[in-house]
Amino acid sequence: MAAPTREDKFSFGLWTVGWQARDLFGEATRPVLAAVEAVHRLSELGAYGITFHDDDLIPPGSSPDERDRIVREFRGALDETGLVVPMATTNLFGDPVFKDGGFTSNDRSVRRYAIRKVMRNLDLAAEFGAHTYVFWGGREASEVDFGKDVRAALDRYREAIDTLAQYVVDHDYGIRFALEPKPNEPRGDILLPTIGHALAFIHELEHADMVGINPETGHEQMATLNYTHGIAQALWAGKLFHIDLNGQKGPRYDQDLVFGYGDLLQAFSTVDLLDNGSAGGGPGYDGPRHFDYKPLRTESIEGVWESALANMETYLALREKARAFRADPEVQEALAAAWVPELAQPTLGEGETYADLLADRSAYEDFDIDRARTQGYGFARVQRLAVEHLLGRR
Ligand code: 3MF
Ligand code: MG
Ligand code: MG
Ligand code: MG
Repeated sequence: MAAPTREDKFSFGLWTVGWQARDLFGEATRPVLAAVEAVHRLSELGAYGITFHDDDLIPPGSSPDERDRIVREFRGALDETGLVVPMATTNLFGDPVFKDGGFTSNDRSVRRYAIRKVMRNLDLAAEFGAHTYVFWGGREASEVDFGKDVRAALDRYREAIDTLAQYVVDHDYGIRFALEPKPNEPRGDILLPTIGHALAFIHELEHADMVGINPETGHEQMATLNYTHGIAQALWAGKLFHIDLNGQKGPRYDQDLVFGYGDLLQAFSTVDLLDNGSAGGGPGYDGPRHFDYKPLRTESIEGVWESALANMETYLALREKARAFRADPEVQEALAAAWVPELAQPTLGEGETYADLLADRSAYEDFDIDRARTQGYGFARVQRLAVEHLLGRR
């Protein structure tokens, strides 16, 4: 199998390979990974991009001089390797100041501070040429229903995104926003917990055109939802601005496993959708294939690079299989027999009105309803062939 190349557009968060594996119950098991080192190693492995939260790159409390030095060295590593920064984001969850949220904290002064923190990092994102800016609102939430006026919180959320969008427009940064939904962790009940909630929220924004979503595999699966369906709806709405690929074993805590190390069959349909588009010929996704995963806590730095490579290799293997699946004449025949392409045909004929439909006796009065009731759809064969391809039996 071919090794990852720049054209594959694989990117990683600095916080993924740089995760020191501190968890709820235990201390760090790995030392700090320098950003410059991450850039070089990811580049050697074949990635094309690296992304960061403000605080991943510049430790909070750094002096202006330290900040300049870090930025300069990071820039140097990017220039040396050719790695790009396709996306950046803000940490609005780690500092205790955000324990009740950033944009939606009940404390107005916290909300003002949160917006300022984002503006500051938007300047840096633009400086590094990022085109996407992600918002994961992990603390925009509550545990106590009576402690948070959800409608007011959504007003404030909208106000923050509108204000920041205006900031980007006025500075001509050419950046688009991507909201990242997630349910149930780290807070009890988080706002915008799923792709559907986020898409509905975007409709209410002043600059809705420049706001899309950044759905993460495991986050949808934590809500017991189908990730492939979710990103399909985002594509349909023209809102799949970015993606966080990883693995998750069902509705547990956020596991952030390597891509495919969970529901592998769903990972297969995800890659098929991203790379091949819909069966009806709709476009796929041509943005970064961004991995938001956590190298296992048991691993030393060797295991970190092993798992970084595994994300890309799994993606490439699934892409190869998805292509073979689509090219297989038996699969094409099975898809046609299951009328998959027929769904792309409008239900009403061209120029046909509901009056014409009413006049069409074959649609109702003479409809052979027993045939439709008793026919099989052939999905079992499609699924069998998909699994055969996935298992490498074809
Ligand atoms: C949390 C996440 C976040 C977001 C990040 C923005 C720390 O579960 O997935 O990662 O992805 O804040 O991209
Ligand atoms: Mg996750
Ligand atoms: Mg995560
Ligand atoms: Mg994520």
